[in-house]
Amino acid sequence: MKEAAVKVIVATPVAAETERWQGIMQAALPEFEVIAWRPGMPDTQARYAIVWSPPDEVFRNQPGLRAVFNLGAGVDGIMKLPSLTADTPVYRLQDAGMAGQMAEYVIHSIAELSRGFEIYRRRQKEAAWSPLPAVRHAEWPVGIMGLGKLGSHVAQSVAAMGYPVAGWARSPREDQSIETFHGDGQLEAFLARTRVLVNLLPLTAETAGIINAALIAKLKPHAVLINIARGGHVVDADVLAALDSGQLQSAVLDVFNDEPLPQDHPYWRHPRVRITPHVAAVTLEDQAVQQITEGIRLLERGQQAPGLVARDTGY
Ligand code: NDP
Ligand code: OXD
Repeated sequence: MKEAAVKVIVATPVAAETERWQGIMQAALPEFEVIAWRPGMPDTQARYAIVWSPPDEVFRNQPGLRAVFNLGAGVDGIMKLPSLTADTPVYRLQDAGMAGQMAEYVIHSIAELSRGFEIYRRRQKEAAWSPLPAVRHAEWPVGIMGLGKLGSHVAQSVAAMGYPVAGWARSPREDQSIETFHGDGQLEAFLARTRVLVNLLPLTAETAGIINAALIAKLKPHAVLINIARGGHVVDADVLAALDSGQLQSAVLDVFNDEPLPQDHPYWRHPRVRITPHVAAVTLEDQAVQQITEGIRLLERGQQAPGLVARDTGY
């Protein structure tokens, strides 16, 4: 008798997205049975789940899962779910085309603010030929919080443009090309040399709310915040107060505590806040499919898959 195909369940908060990913994954995993999850679905006996921000119910009703694959880099939307058992391995995307997009976003933001490109756009409307003084990279030291798959690539790319770059991570590292700091003990020194603060930390119990009044006060004056990790890293009231006091010159924000950002949120209308709708780096479908299908096939062969999330640190 022919063995039944191993089942894989796909779950996202949006039914149409779930259906779309089910089709993509079924085409890429023809030897498996790929199921689109829907609310109220009983146990499907799925061995693997492929998810993005799934409801807790997925894990509550699918007790036989041997591994969970995340359709993104950040796993905060999964790790917080009470029904995810402690022994279920979670795998995340690593880079998957996102590191290059992040570097582009950060370099664009720094150049726009430091070179005054917005001012030139305003002056164009008045047909005003009016050059600004030359900009020295040394006046714009960049500090990157998080030196993982994304942060380390951003650090190298910004350093290649000639900006002084430092990075801050949890553990020490040998990196000759940028200055590095680690742990709580070196955070203050990292902040004191930083004018452009780029956040690329994972959202964990340790990093939630890290960008607050006390942290912002330790940055160089007229600092710029570029938050491209998670809204939960930021205390919004503190960022708004720092913008109003001038401690922060500008904030470039891609991620928010509430997404979509509510229409009446003060960020929308603040003259020194630049907003993008969680698009600093978008998962590239082909690379996501390749990483996840390879991971599932490795596990099926009894091998290790890359991108395993450490349960003790949550990233
Ligand atoms: P990684 O897990 O590869 O890297 C995380 C980095 O953060 C590591 O360098 C780690 O230190 C450091 N870190 C973690 N906790 C702490 C801490 N408590 N103190 C100091 N440093 C810490 O993550 P990625 O680079 O792949 O992704 C980073 C985040 O980017 C994701 O978690 C996600 O939230 C966000 N993201 C946002 C997107 C967007 O479009 N806006 C798209 C994709 C991701 P160490 O190296 O010592 O372990
Ligand atoms: C991710 C994201 O974590 O898109 O991949 O935010």
